[in-house]
Amino acid sequence: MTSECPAPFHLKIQDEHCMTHAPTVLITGILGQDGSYMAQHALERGYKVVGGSRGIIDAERCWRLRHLGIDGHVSFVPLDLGDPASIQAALTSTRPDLIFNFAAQSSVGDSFKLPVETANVGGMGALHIFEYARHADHRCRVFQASSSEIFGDITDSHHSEESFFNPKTPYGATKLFAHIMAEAYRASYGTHVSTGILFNHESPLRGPNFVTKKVVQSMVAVKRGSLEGFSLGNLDARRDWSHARDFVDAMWRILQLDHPDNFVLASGRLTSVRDFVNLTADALGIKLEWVGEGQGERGIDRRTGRTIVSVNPEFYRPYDPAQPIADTRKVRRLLDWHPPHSLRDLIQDMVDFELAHTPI
Ligand code: NDP
Ligand code: GDR
Repeated sequence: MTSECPAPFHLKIQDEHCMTHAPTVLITGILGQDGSYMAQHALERGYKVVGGSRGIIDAERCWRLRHLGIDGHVSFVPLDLGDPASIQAALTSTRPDLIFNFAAQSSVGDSFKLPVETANVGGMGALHIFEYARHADHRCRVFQASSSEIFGDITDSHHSEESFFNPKTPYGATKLFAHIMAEAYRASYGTHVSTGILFNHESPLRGPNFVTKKVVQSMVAVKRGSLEGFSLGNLDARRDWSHARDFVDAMWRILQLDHPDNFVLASGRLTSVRDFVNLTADALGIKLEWVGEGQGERGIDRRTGRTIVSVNPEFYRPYDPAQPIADTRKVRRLLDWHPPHSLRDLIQDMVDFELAHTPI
């Protein structure tokens, strides 16, 4: 770990006190997937990392930071993004140079059950952060985690930063509110707020309520013999899945830019949930065959004839829009971003982690 000031960004924004203390990055949602990887990324670049988190910070909740070997290297500030007073207190006490705003009720499925919390935390919480950056008496850059869910009902075949936004889920509508507010603060006050319109990104540190982690965890348990099978919802849903580590690298680069902007981050390729299951089975040496249709569709182990995957309509969503194909030309051109991980790399990384951490 180094505490020196790596050029060029630090020298530009911190020149007057660069020699005496490291610049500070505040990460909201630090205990989540992206927050943990970003903490590691920032520490490796000599930043002091402060994590905003609600509730008691205990060892169990720090499992991602511990896995990355950085749990002793970050400090915490109480921060509930649903509580304006807590946001104000956290920001004024931290005086961050950079803010990565990752905190959110981030499950699209749960946003149908928790629309008010989703909007309050992801929408109003983000707005309070932009307000702080607007009025701060020091230079402060903000990265806002927008989402491909803001595209919603799609009209074009490829979607870029300039496309029409038409979200239909409470989560998507919330993220669009924050996204448009970020643009408004840039245009009206010159606030340094950038957004990443993030398509799905996964990793071994993904939460278990998301489909990729659920599939990998379940398939590993099936392989180990501790689980007979499991069920999923919409197998035809297609997503653009990337590795979260590649996204964190791009998000960091976005905040290095002198001019704040919006960037679509994605791989540009869509894969169905069914094919994600197939690729996971391949990685584990399981020969899977699909039989039946609709709610009766099943994934069968060709060797034993046992059903491994079935469909449970309980996991269907009231509304599950098709994800568009991402147009990533802007981020590749302006940030020279060429994410190294393929989908197979991602799945292998997730499988290896589960094999190492699932009891035999
Ligand atoms: P996670 O769900 O892993 O992490 C979100 C974090 O937000 C959790 O640590 C959670 O903490 C915290 N949080 C929730 N509510 C509050 C609150 N009221 N106050 C403070 N913290 C809170 O999400 P990811 O890391 O995957 O995603 C990061 C961001 O990027 C999110 O905003 C997400 O919506 C967005 N995004 C993610 C994509 C992806 O594919 N991963 C794609 C597009 C956008 P707690 O443990 O307390 O619940
Ligand atoms: P998503 O991710 O909704 O795209 O949101 P999720 O993994 O929850 O769902 C992806 C697709 O898989 C289908 N699906 C299932 N999903 C879950 N969770 N569980 C299942 O059993 C299941 N079966 C099928 C879903 O219907 C869906 O179509 C993620 C989050 O990280 C958001 O925060 C982010 O904004 C978007 O990605 C881009």
